[in-house]
Amino acid sequence: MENRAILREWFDRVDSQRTGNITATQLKSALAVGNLHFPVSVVQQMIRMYDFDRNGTMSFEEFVQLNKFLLKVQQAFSGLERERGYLVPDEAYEALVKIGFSLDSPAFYTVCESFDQTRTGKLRLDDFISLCIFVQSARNLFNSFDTSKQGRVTLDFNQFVYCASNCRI
Ligand SMILES: [Ca+2]
Repeated sequence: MENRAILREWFDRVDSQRTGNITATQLKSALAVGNLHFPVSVVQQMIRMYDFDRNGTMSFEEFVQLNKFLLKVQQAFSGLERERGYLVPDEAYEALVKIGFSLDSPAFYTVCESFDQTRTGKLRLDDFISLCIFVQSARNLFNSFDTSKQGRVTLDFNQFVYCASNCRI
């Protein structure tokens, strides 16, 4: 879905009431039509990541940005899944690096395990997207605290709780 006109058509179909915005519930069912199944919490997180006007829903322009991210994730996934429909953890690691996230082993395996919905060591596209949404949200949040860009932050307990609850999926 690179084409803006196609995106517009898709958006308008989802926004059946023509409000100019789509809600988490609408986005969730629209993605499910494309055989991508996400818990509503993940869809809410997708919206939060690109909800530039902070109204809790997704405008067309916000959706275009989300779609760019999803496309990048999907391409990294497709490049490694070898038509099996899933990635094993090592491949997911490689795909994450392609997207621009390189985590160390403990962080990666912990995050990988928590998004392996079927507990089989196989991440399907929707699992992998959820994982990427989480890592991107964590990155955004981290950057908002790492104002001097040192790659390191100090948090007090309240800030830690704030971060943990913002990233929870
Ligand atoms: Ca919005």
